[in-house]
Amino acid sequence: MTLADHHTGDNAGAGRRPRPRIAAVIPALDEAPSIARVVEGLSGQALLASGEIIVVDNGSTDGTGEIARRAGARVVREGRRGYGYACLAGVLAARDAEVIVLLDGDAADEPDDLPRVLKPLLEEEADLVVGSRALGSRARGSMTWQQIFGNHLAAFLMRVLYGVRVSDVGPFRAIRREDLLALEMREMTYGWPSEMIVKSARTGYRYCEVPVTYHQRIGISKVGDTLVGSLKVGWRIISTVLRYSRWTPRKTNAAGVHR
Ligand SMILES: Nc1nc2c(ncn2[C@@H]2O[C@H](COP(=O)(O)OP(=O)(O)OP(=O)(O)O)[C@@H](O)[C@H]2O)c(=O)[nH]1
Ligand SMILES: [Mg+2]
Repeated sequence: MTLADHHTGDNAGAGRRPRPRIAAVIPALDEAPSIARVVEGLSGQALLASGEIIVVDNGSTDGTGEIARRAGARVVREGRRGYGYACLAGVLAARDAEVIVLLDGDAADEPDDLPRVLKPLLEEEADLVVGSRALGSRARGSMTWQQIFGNHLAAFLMRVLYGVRVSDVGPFRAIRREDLLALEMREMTYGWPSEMIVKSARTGYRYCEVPVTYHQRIGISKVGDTLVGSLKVGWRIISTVLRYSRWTPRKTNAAGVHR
């Protein structure tokens, strides 16, 4: 059963459309201090009552996977290290889901923002929804100045090169699984979030931002606070934005077939 709740009258979308099955996908590398909080915060969300929470353990050595499983998540393992690899493994594992929600395992994203992130998608007003910390709020110290600068630059280039109104390249997002797979994602590390936005723009997906709250992460940063580490990540993001400016979707199914 892939469509649920249509006899409970519990529809989130406009009209009487049945609610699609939703999977929350959480990439996690050594997030033992925070992962249970994230899973538990999502478990209480009505929109996920008939969906699932998938934590992708990206080779953690601190027991993240076991903690996530005990908190109620389905745990998928991905041996290849990288944010994009972890996200993709979760998306592929979510075979029964029509809609994917991505968020991080470090408790920086607010699970209570889930309905807000899903709303434009469920109401069929957008094809990709990204939670914007610029439109919402960001806890002091939750991002380094390098992260803030890199993010602004990436958003600026997206506006200029792709004509998409991006204020923030945030991790909390929602997209139909079929639409995401049609993007044929290639960036398997930090380029993944940017690739998703720019390829969506090139495909003609409707883009929407919603305000979200961003907390100080729990646990130790994987990116690191070093300038060299941040520059590497920043360059990966910026080069991704530049790389796909002439990309075209291989199949024409993505933007048109189911609408
Ligand atoms: N950095 C990194 N994160 C990964 C990887 N695999 C999974 N993740 C998870 O991806 C999410 C995002 O990584 P973060 O380290 O929070 O990246 P960030 O939010 O840009 O930076 P900080 O929160 O400031 O460290 C977290 O849930 C990580 O645990 C990986 O190979 N590298
Ligand atoms: Mg983080």
